[in-house]
Amino acid sequence: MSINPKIPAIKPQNITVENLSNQIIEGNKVALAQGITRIESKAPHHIQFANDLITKILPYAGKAVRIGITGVPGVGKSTFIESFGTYCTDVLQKKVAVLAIDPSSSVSKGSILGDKTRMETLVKNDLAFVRPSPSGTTLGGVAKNTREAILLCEAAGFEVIIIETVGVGQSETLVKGMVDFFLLLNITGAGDELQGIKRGIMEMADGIIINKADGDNAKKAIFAQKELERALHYFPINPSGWIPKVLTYSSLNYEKATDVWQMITEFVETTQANQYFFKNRNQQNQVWFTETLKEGVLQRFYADETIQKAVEIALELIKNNQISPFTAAKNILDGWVKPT
Ligand SMILES: Nc1nc2c(ncn2[C@@H]2O[C@H](COP(=O)(O)OP(=O)(O)OP(=O)(O)O)[C@@H](O)[C@H]2O)c(=O)[nH]1
Ligand SMILES: [Mg+2]
Repeated sequence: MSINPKIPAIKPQNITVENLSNQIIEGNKVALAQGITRIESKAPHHIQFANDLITKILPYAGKAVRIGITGVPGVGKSTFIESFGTYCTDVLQKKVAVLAIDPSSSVSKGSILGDKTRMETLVKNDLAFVRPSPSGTTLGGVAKNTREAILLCEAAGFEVIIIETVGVGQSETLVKGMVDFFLLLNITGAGDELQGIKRGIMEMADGIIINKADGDNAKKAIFAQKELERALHYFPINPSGWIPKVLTYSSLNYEKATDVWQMITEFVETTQANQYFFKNRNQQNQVWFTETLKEGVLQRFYADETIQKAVEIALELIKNNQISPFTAAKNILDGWVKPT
């Protein structure tokens, strides 16, 4: 593991795929940020640049453990990342990159800037890299940016990649589809600990943390941990062959971070031994390809002016009950000449 060399940034006008990828591979954080900015850019010449950059760095990517963090707003995700991330850098001497995925940013251009203040230590840490959530025009676009950012971070030598889900919506499924280990943060409630956690999300989790296990909550957290462990017995066996673990945590210190790291290490060892780890990444790539293709087809289809005109006419005819919606759709599809 090497400390990032503090080489001055390449001036934007002098950036080439060659010099930027070289600096990223050397672990330069400024170059890494510049690379991520390029993949987030919608300028047509940047799209080609981004594709070439990814192709160039791909052989250097893939070596990190990718961890997704989810949980309701306010459960303590950012604070946990600050605490656990600092443990990884300070105690384990590992390079940690933090990315965020925010489905609402496709609409509101939101970011984790607020979260950045909760990661004050990590932001200043030489071994860490914190990147606010990208925005995009579509959810798929936001996800694409994050996936490519993961690859760039790995090429830059980051060994632990943490992705925080920000906001609510479909982010859990998206993040699950880009990580190795999916961690659900939860807090104790009064009584029924399963209340409020969507079963589907629990089924996706490889680990559950009962967070804010401090002060008055410490005892309740242990109770909740036992209850969740019991509940998990009734869940279907995970295809990874891994039985999800339940831990308690407090971000007031990183006392329990060792347990979290041990859980993740055990998961990686188990799933690499039974090949699930590699199969999962492979399957994620296949899904990713299919999704990208689907989105591309839609984009090209609707970008076609003839189609736009035909859709307009069809909508008008439907409004006046002059054609059935199904016939109208079929007519347009039948008349659609595939773009070359
Ligand atoms: N007592 C205690 N408070 C905590 C702990 N972790 C977080 N908090 C507090 O909980 C509040 C929310 O924490 P965040 O880390 O911002 O939660 P989040 O899940 O990232 O929230 P969103 O990003 O808005 O979804 C803050 O006021 C934290 O100080 C903890 O371990 N113990
Ligand atoms: Mg947060």
